[in-house]
Amino acid sequence: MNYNKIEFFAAYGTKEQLPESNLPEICFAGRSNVGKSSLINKIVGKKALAKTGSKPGKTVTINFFSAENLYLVDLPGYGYAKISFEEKERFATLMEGYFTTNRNIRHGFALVDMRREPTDLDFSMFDLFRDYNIPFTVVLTKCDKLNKGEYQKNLAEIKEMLSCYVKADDIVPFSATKNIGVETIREIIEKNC
Ligand SMILES: Nc1nc2c(ncn2[C@@H]2O[C@H](COP(=O)(O)OP(=O)(O)O)[C@@H](O)[C@H]2O)c(=O)[nH]1
Ligand SMILES: [Mg+2]
Repeated sequence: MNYNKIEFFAAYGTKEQLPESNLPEICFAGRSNVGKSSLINKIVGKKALAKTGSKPGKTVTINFFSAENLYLVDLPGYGYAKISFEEKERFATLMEGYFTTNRNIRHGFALVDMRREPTDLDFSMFDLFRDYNIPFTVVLTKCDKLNKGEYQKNLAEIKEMLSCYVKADDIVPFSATKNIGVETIREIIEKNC
């Protein structure tokens, strides 16, 4: 996949705004601050395509990035406690809208911080992928922050916890700072578009 021509395409805040599906889409989901923007930037080899470290939860939008022959879709980060009830409702409606508007969603990446146990919200995200029959990979982010012992322990525990959702091979440790898992994710995208 050639990401040289990748660019920000549009941000959508309501399901009515979502464009018709004309290209395959690969989507990325995870709680605020999990490292989603950093991962997207790393995969495409651009430092600041997706904004990183920006205040979480301030806008709920689905961001599309267009590459040669597919869209990378940055789903809104969830789990940010301080957003209002209305924003939470909007989040749910938008996500539901994204998954129900008859799109060509080829693959999902569900990001979880490798230092923490997946939360109920993460499980709700896995449920969405499963309910809409979208094959997905779980990406364990910030794996550079664990020492060898913690890494092995957390990996084994998370694989066990998620065994009814994904095969062990579909759980990929990742680090944007140490370049771990980048090629694996690129290959998965390649295979699915
Ligand atoms: N150590 C480390 N920090 C990371 C990694 N990925 C993201 N971060 C940091 O985590 C914070 C949130 O990252 P961001 O990509 O903006 O998360 P997003 O809210 O999910 O898009 C930023 O301060 C990043 O620098 C990683 O792989 N390793
Ligand atoms: Mg982000």
